[in-house]
Amino acid sequence: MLRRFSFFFCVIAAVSLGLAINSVTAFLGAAGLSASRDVGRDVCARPTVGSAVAEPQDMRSHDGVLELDLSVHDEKLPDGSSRYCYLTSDRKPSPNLRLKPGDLLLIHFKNDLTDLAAAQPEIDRALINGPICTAKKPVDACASGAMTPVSTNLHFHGLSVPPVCHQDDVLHTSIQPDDPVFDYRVRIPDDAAPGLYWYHPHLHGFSKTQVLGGASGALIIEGIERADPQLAGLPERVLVIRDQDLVNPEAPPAISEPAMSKSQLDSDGDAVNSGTGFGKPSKDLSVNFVPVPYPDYPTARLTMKPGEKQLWRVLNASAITYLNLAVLFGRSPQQLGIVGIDGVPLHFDGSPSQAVQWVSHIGLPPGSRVEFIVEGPPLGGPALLVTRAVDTGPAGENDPNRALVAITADANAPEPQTSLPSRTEPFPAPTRPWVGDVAPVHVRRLYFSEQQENPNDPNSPTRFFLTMDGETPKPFDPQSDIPDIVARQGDVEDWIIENRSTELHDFHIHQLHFQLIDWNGIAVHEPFLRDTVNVPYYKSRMLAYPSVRLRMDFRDPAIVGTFVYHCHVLEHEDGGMMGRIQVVPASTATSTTLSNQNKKGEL
Ligand SMILES: [Cu+2]
Repeated sequence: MLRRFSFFFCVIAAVSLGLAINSVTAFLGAAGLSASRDVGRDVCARPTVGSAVAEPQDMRSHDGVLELDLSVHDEKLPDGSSRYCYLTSDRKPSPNLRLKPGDLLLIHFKNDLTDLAAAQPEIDRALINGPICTAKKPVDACASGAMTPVSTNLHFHGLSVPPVCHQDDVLHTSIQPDDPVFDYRVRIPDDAAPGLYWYHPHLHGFSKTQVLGGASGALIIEGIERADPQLAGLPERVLVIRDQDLVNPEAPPAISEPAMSKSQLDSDGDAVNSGTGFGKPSKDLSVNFVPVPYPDYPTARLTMKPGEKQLWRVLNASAITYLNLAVLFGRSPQQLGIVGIDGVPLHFDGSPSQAVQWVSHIGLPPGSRVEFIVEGPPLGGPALLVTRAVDTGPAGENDPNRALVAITADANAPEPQTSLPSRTEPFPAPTRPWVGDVAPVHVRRLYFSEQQENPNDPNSPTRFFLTMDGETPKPFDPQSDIPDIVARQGDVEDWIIENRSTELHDFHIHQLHFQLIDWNGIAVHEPFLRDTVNVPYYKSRMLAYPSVRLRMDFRDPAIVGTFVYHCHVLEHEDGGMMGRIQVVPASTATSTTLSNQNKKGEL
């Protein structure tokens, strides 16, 4: 603890000293230090309101390797909000990383965060008193675990890659601004499902700030055209929907809320404070960084050829905002052909479902992805991509109806930068039986819960927990190395996740996907896989806590080690709604201590 505090002090001191030196050297006409070179620049520049939606830059693997420099930056705006951005070596923001199964992703990653707010008060002190920390003992970024506003790391959301340093470890890896370039070397599995994944920081306590500020990007495993012959040759678009602090927080809603109807009252007759579709949202949204701010929601723009079919890959990279997407021609919702969810084609594991599922709207919790076929509007007809209201519960955030993108039909519309190949051979046969056909060896029960710090003060801060049934709720402890769950590689388990709070939560686990078996006690046996799922909120007078039952697949031999599961509403995750799982090798006997520890959580 003491070591970490000292380290934090030195980092802040080093950054502030960098700022101070930069001021002096800039005055003298010399170059600044690395950690401060972005000061005063619009380093995370964004498109203006109403802009056309530009595609993120594609970066593709060649000869089995995608190698790139990537740096993360931050910027403080005059209104006090912060932006974060990933930049390539030629200053392109949040590139699409495109790879094939079996490829190597090699990222030379540099932390260029400056934490301007925290550093500012130190500048004068450093100038007056000289160096605060003249020598810093180097700390191994793989073992640092440091949690400061200028620390960061990368998580490859959805990829089944080992939870180890330089690949996809978020428990110990913490990279500081004065660290040398840190290499991520991620081998995409040969059997990786083709689809949309993403990368974002996952530093406990600071994930929300950095993701809300814009630190996120798409990662695409190529080959989705093999899911269905009708995908061959389709133009494709990557749409990253992010949330951000409200640009106009004081503005009254442009559309006034109609009188509450009976359906907007809960079973106790209390007004539901979210899900009505109206009112001020908790956060603004942006589409590929084009902001669509409250209260008027001036739309971003895109053009399509009339009636043209495209594959849209949509990522909800929001920190806290749930989406419910629809495409409207006039007022009519259009059919959207879902091909894949959370990076996995709907029939990738050989299940007998239809390859494309046609729906009129798509719910996307934070962190989830969907890939769907959409048809361009006819000439002259107004069309919109919208998100409809999501009822996140009385304790949840308000996610109202809002327009996002105006879609215009234009016979001369430029093609998106990428089209799917024409190759349409089907996927190879799965190497393992479908997870839904394997009997689980354990059934564990976990639950989301919340508590006011001061139970007598409803305005006191909320504490967030994700707990094994039978255990006492406590927030995730980043200092601990004790797993909450020990599972064995080679096994399949069922996890029942309950929600004992009055707001929606969004369960996510690293390193693997799961099948949704039951939804609120109703068998659904979805014939596809997810890595995020909503767990409905509790309402008073319910006879049981709402829950989902998930079939968890620990059969991948590469997934051994310790990693995390958590709520992907990042405010909740940062607040402690996270647990630690250790997957031990199949040949290792689970220790008695750990077996006993977990028995309480098993049914
Ligand atoms: Cu949550």
